[in-house]
Amino acid sequence: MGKHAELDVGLVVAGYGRHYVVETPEGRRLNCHPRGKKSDCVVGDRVRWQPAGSNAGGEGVIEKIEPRRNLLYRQDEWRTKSFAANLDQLLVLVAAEPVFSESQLSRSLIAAEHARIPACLVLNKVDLPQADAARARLAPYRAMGYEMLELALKARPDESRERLSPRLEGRSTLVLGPSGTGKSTLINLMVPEARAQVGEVSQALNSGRHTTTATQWYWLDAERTTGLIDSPGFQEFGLRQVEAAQLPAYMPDLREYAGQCRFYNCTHLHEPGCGVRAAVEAGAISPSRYRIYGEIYAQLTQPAY
Ligand SMILES: Nc1nc2c(ncn2[C@@H]2O[C@H](COP(=O)(O)OP(=O)(O)O)[C@@H](O)[C@H]2O)c(=O)[nH]1
Ligand SMILES: [Mg+2]
Ligand SMILES: [Zn+2]
Repeated sequence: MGKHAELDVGLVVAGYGRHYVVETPEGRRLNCHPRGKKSDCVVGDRVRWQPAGSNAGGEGVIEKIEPRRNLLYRQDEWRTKSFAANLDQLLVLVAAEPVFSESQLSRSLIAAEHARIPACLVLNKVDLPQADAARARLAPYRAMGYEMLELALKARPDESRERLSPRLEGRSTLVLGPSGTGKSTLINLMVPEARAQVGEVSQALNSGRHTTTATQWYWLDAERTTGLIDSPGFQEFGLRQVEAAQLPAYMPDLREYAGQCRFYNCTHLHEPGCGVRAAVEAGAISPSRYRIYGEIYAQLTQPAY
């Protein structure tokens, strides 16, 4: 047994700077600080904690982070930004409007593949006339095996909830997507007492002011078996954690043809007898996906400094 085995366990349900809100197995939420200077907890972490000082006062110290099943993060030359840990799946939200960036979408999916987290696509606002164009742009993703849910979270809430519920039940799901796609609408629809849960977190953080925490965990059910994690928007999605030569392994459409290249170390950029480029020419890989591959590959092979 480890040194910390006798300590209480908890789930990190929100983080704000060096403050974390840890939820006990009984459902109590308390403000915790990590021991020492490092603060590398993320939402979804299971931690060992103990009351801070002699007078607990509803505060705790995080002594140890339990080993993670997985961790979704992005990484550029300078830093690593974690989204959440111990996820069952990722829900990648795009909408009929605003027009989504296929590059951002692909990057999210590559990070998920790299972290071995299954991803499901959601196309929201299908009530809008722009839905057909969005559907067409998503067709390659569907063809490469991603599941896709079509929703109108605001326009048709009941139907959307019915479609989404079985997908979420009993799992921990991170909701990722650019702003304006309907993430808040989704949380408010699926978590009836979302505001109350945000309130509990603010209270645990002892802030008084209404803090919008960067990332927050919500429970959908009283039994606390279904978790939904709201994440903040992001600008750049760096993929420095991926080795350039491994990139096709995380892109299901390229992966299918990468084994057919003449050279085992083919970069799929200019070599003769390339199975990937043959598939692009034959229309089996979409030109935009091949372009995105080239862009990310170029980034990953650039020296960092
Ligand atoms: N037409 C339409 N608009 C929606 C739908 N769902 C959300 N919206 C709108 O999209 C905008 C952005 O939604 P919001 O949930 O704030 O997105 P977030 O930035 O991802 O949190 C809001 O004005 C919503 O009312 C939908 O199903 N149809
Ligand atoms: Mg929002
Ligand atoms: Zn090749």
